[in-house]
Amino acid sequence: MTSRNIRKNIVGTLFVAAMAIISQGGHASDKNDDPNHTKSSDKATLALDVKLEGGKKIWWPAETKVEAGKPLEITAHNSLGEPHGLTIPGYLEPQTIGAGETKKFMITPKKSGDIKVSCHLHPAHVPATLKIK
Ligand SMILES: [Cu+2]
Repeated sequence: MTSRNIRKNIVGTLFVAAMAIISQGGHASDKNDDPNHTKSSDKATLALDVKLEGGKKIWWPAETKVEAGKPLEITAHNSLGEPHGLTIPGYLEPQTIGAGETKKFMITPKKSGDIKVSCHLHPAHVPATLKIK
């Protein structure tokens, strides 16, 4: 191999390495632009489900601490075999969640205090509590 050929090989190798670095850099900036990444800290989330506890239907979890002024995304799932209601006075009009159905709602708790998350379809259905701080 002549010295000219060796130099060509080195230049070719450097070119490939440079292209690899550029393409990786492009990939990294795509990640930074991911809207889900930046939004995650702007809202709180709550996963609600209907459960049977001691023969009673309850919205679960029974108590959740939430922050006033911070949007709260509620994912309400009904894992039981009949429709259940979801009402949050002052925040959410009565909604019906069918058997096995999942619905998402956004609310923004305003002032501190306790609010009930209840089922308007069954008076005996035990509500959950949002404790706003
Ligand atoms: Cu119910």
